[in-house]
Amino acid sequence: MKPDSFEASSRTRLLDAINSPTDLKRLEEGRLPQLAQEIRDELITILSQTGGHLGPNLGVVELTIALHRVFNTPKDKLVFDVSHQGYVHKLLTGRRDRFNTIRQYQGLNGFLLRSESEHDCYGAGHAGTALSAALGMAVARDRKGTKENVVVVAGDAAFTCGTSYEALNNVAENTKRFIVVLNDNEWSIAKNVGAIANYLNKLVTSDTYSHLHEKAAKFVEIIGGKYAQQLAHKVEEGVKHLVLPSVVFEDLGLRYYGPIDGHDIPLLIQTFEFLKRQNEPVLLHIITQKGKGYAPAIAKPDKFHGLSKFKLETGETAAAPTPTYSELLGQTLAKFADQNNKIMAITAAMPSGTGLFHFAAKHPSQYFDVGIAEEHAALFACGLATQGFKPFLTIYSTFMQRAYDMLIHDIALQNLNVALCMDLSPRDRHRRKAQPATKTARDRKGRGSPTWPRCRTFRPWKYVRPCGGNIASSQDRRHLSRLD
Ligand SMILES: Cc1ncc(C[n+]2csc(CCOP(=O)(O)OP(=O)(O)O)c2C)c(N)n1
Repeated sequence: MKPDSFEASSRTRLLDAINSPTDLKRLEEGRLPQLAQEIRDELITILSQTGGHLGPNLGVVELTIALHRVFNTPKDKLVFDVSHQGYVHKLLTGRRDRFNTIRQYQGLNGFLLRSESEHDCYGAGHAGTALSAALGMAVARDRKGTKENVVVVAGDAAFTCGTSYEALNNVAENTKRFIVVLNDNEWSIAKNVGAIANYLNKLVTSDTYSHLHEKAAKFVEIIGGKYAQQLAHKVEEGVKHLVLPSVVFEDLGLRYYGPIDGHDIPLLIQTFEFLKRQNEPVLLHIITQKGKGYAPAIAKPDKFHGLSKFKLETGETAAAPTPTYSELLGQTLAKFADQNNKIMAITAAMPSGTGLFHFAAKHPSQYFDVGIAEEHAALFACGLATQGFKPFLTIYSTFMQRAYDMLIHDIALQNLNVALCMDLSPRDRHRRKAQPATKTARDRKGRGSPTWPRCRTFRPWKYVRPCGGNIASSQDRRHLSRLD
C-alpha cells in the first residue's frame, strides 16, 4: 500500500485517523515521528486518569509503529510477553476511541486478550509465556503450509524466566521462520538482575562491536539491496565472534542481530523488512528507554512501570493513607534479621511490590532478587532451608502459581522450613487501601488468585495474616513475629 493517500488534515491529530493498522500503513513515513509523539501524549494523558503501565508503553511506541507498518495483523502474529506493553498496539488496532476506558469497569483490559480483539493473538499477564506460545503458532503455520510471520516482543526481564529458555531450546529444531524482538531497557520492574542482564549489557557496551555494527548498518542503508545485506551480515558475523567468545543466542540456533536503536523508526522498519525474509530463526536486540518522553517516568522507572493515577505536570501520585502490609512485611523482616543472620529474604523481580526493598537496604547480603523466576526462587529457598537457614519467599499470590509444584514436591513433602509471604491473595484483598481489589475484571490475571486455598490441601501450614486496619497494631506485629 502506498503511503501517500493519508488524508488527515494537519489540524487534526494523525492518531485520530488511525482506526486500523491499514490506516497506519497509509501514512507517509516522514510523519511517523509526529504520530509517535501523539501516541506518547495520549498515553500520558489517559493514564494520568486511569493508572496503568506507563513506562513500558512509552518505551515501545516506535517499535509498535514499525511492527504494524511491516507486519499485517491479524494474519501475522504479534505475541507480546506479559502484554503490559500492549497499549500502543491497542491504540493502533481499532481501540483508540475506547482507550480512556482502559482498566475501568467494562472497559479495555490492561493486558492483551484474545476476546478483546482479533489483533490480540495471545493473552497474557504472567511473564515468560510468549516464546513458547509463539513457537507453537509457528509450528502450526509450518504444518498448515501457510506463510504468516510470527513475531515475539519480549523485554529483557523475560529472559530471566526459565520458560523463555525452555522455548529457545526448541526453536531451531522446529521452525525456520521465527522472529524474536528482545526489547532491552535494562529494567524489569526494578533494575534487571543476574548474569543474563550483565551479558546483554556487555553486548550493548562493546565498543568495537558497536562501531563495526554501525558501519555495517550504514553500508546497508547507503547501498541497499540483497547483496549488500548479505555482505554486511558477513561483516557482522565475523565481528561478533571476534569480540564475543560465545554468542548465547546464536549458539541456541537463533541468528542474532543488533543491538540497534529501538526508537529509530526507519531503521526498525528496514530491519523488520529484512528479517521477515530470513529463512532461519532470528533475534533482534533493540535498545529502548523505559518511560521515554516523560521526565518523571525516566527519573523513576520503577514507580512508573505501573502506577495508579497521577498528576500530569509532576507525575505525583496520591499518598497511600497508611503504609501497605507489604511495607510492614519488609520492615519487620529487616528487624528480625537484625538479630538473626540466618534469615534470607527472596523476591522474584518484585522488590518494591513485596516491600523487600526495606530489607534489601538494611541487609543486602541476606537479600536475593532472582529475576522473574518463581520456580527457581522456591527451590533456592528449599536448598537454604536444608542447610538451616530461614528463607522467606515473598511472591504475589498470582505469581506463586508458577511455583505450585515446588510448594508440594519440595517444600511440603520434605517438610522444609520455608515461609511463604503471599501478597494479594484472596484473603488479604482488603490490605491495600490505595489499590482496592478490583470489583471488575480490570486486569484479569492478577487479583486474588487461589494459590493459598490450594496450598492448604497438602500441608498443615501455619497461617498468619495481618488483620488490623492499622498496620502498626500490636496484633499484626504479634502475628508477624510468629514467623521468626
Ligand atoms: C510470572 C510473573 N512474575 C512477575 C510478574 C510481574 N511483572 C510484570 S512486568 C514485570 C517486568 C517485565 O520487565 P520486561 O519484560 O523487561 O519489560 P519492561 O516492562 O521492562 O518493558 C514483572 C516482574 C509477572 N508479570 N509474571
